[in-house]
Amino acid sequence: MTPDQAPPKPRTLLLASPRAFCAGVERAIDAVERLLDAPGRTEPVYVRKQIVHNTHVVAGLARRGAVFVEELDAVPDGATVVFSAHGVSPQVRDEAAERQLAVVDATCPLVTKVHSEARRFAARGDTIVLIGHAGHEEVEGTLGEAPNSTVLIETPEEAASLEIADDSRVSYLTQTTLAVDETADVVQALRARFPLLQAPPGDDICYATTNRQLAVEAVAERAGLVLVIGSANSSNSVRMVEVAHRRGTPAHLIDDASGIDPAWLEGVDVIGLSAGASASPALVTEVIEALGRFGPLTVEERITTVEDVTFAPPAPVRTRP
Ligand code: 10D
Ligand code: SF4
Repeated sequence: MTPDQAPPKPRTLLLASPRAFCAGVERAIDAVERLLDAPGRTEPVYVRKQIVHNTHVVAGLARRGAVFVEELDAVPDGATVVFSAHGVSPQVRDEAAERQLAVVDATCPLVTKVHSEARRFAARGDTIVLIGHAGHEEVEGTLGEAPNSTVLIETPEEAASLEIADDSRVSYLTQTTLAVDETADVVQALRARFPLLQAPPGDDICYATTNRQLAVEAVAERAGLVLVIGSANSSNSVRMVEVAHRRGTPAHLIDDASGIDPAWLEGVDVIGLSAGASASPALVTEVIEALGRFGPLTVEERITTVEDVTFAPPAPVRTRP
């Protein structure tokens, strides 16, 4: 700074809480770590798909020896394979069993719950309308539970034009990481089309998704810019950016501190910061430090709820260190 330059303007950083890792993500990462750290391990630990949708998590585990594969055909017969937190279809489970793979299933229990609902609804003769994003791994897994009884939709328009032969037996399920407000609109449109529509017993959108959206909304109300840490393929993280946008606040998804564009900060007094369910708290610390290098920063936490959810490790790794 030269003597005639104005000192950098002090800024407030509003830290959304809850943010970053959810219980399902912690459980999935921990499962891979337990396998990697198993005493006397000589064989590789394979992971089908990204264990969670975060480039840093995947790169970190790969550095420690995890081998990420797209499909089971890349896993040698008899080897150990971890199923990602997003879940798998029964077809993938069957293939693993046929190949005698040692499976460690890191599917989040809250995704497993949606799979059970799909089986139950299909068994009672319903057509299931699954609300979710085509091609997402979680959706692929849930669809696989009852492929002949399930239709996938994403928007209220698709709901309004849906044709189902027996409209007295229709139920719906959702992906766990959708936007709460948008999903309510889709359900409303479905209910208008199918008045006898049956809902799942509880919300399929999980506690972590809901809490992170409410928290980011609260900081977006006061901020001139919102940053969400997460990877581009992370559904819940992308939804958080959209929630901030819908509040009228410019918002960006960044993988880490290197993604910050200094131009975004110009004229901004209050920055909102959060992280998706698959982004680590360590990345949040790094981003706060990086933002501090642009000028004085006062950090305030805005807590909208306190989470205390934890899940036991998958059975095969429960007793390991
Ligand atoms: O894309 P996404 O939000 O479903 O997954 P991500 O791995 O980013 O976050 C954890 C959420 C899971 C595993 C779905 F339940
Ligand atoms: Fe489980 Fe929700 Fe986390 Fe997905 S976002 S892993 S459903 S807790």
